[in-house]
Amino acid sequence: MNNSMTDNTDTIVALATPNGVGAIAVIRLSGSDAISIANSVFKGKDLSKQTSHTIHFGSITDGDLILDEVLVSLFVGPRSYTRENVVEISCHASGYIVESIIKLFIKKGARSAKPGEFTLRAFLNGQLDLSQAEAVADLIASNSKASQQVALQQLRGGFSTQLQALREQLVNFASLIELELDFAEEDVEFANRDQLKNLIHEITKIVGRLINSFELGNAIKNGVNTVIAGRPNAGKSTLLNALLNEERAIVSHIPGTTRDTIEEVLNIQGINFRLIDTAGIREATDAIEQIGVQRTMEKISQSALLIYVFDAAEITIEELNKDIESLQNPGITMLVVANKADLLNPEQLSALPHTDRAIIISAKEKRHIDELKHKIYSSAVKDQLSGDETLVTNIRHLEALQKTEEALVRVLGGIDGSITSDFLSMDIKQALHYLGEITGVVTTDDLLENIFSKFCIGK
Ligand SMILES: Nc1nc2c(ncn2[C@@H]2O[C@H](COP(=O)(O)OP(=O)(O)OP(=O)(O)O)[C@@H](O)[C@H]2O)c(=O)[nH]1
Ligand SMILES: [Mg+2]
Repeated sequence: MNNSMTDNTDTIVALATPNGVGAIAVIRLSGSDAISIANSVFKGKDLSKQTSHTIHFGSITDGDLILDEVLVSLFVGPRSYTRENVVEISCHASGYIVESIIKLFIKKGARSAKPGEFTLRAFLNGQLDLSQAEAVADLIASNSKASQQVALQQLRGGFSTQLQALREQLVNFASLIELELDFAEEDVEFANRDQLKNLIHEITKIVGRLINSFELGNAIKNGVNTVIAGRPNAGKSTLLNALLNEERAIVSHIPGTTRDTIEEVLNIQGINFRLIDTAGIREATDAIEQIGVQRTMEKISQSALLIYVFDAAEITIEELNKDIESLQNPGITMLVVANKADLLNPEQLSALPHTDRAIIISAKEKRHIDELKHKIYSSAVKDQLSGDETLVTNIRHLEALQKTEEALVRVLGGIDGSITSDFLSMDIKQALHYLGEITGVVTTDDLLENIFSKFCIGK
């Protein structure tokens, strides 16, 4: 089928660098004819006679017309990104030159690459597995040290190796159980049920850990929605400014100063926290303030982390408890922050309600802001970021892991309930199927289309 995602017999071409003016643009060709197509328009050495991993200076010509002076990099398959013949032309980055060269290659038999098609070919030719291919996209999109590290780890195959090993062990059991089916009359057990149970327990534990790592993986990749909320005048905007170390939000002694939400990104040790300063929560005195309070509640419900700020000099214990109780939400981590500590003496400070749980700061005088930052960071990271820990950052992987887990639970239930080998075999196959979906051992055209269409052209 000609337009199938997995049709990879022809030679494709695309600009691999961003569109627009720059010093250099790189045009990439991949496919069995890549070298001969490039050679047919190249004035310089005969490219078909050169060895792999060499660079050649010359010009690209369309008939008598010189389009540009270029450098040509040669990668002879399988020693290339796609494992096909790859030619990369470094030309001057003018839109006109790039377009003319690409048009010329198409005239000579190449076709425009679809989004992600180079990486798709790398996957289809066994250079990368699916989760590694997805890591390429994540790596390109990474905008912080932590997200780059996680994507790089996935690209290097940390995730895949772990899953692959588990999968192989399960495949062994599946085949032993299949064997039992062949000998159904004789009532034999080739697959030791206790060993199988141990293996399933072990896999479930690892799969469970990977599932749990998603919260952090997602935080690293996409940032953490962090809402600063509390009563009017508690010092929320002052705190936002102190955390950012700039005068971002308007601060005043008038309660109800902040009416709309203000968002700014704060990077703490490589993780982006999207800080959202909100309108103080109270019975609104006018319509605009009421909308502001509604928006605050909305933002809280969408957040992963809530920094609840109170004025330590003003609030009563009843008010404090009421606030904390009404803002508590099982899905949201809450940090309780006692502000305006500079207005209290040491006795008053130690008599503060919630002293054991609250972080005591002075936003105005920037006291204990670093301690708060540390708490913000560790509330997101918990104890998971230990270096080469594998983190799941991809929702597709998460879903496949969850389905794997469900199938594994069925397998365990099956062993305990002594169900017949054929049902056991079915559940194991399901688990294998979902594990395989992550690395791409199991794929469909739809799945590939879905993943690679999100890439840019030229990747
Ligand atoms: N002494 C002292 N005053 C503070 C501190 N933090 C904030 N303030 C003062 O408290 C008042 C209110 O501060 P804001 O930051 O505007 O408070 P807010 O919670 O954003 O208030 P709304 O936007 O009205 O809900 C201002 O006069 C600040 O200068 C602090 O740590 N110590
Ligand atoms: Mg404010």
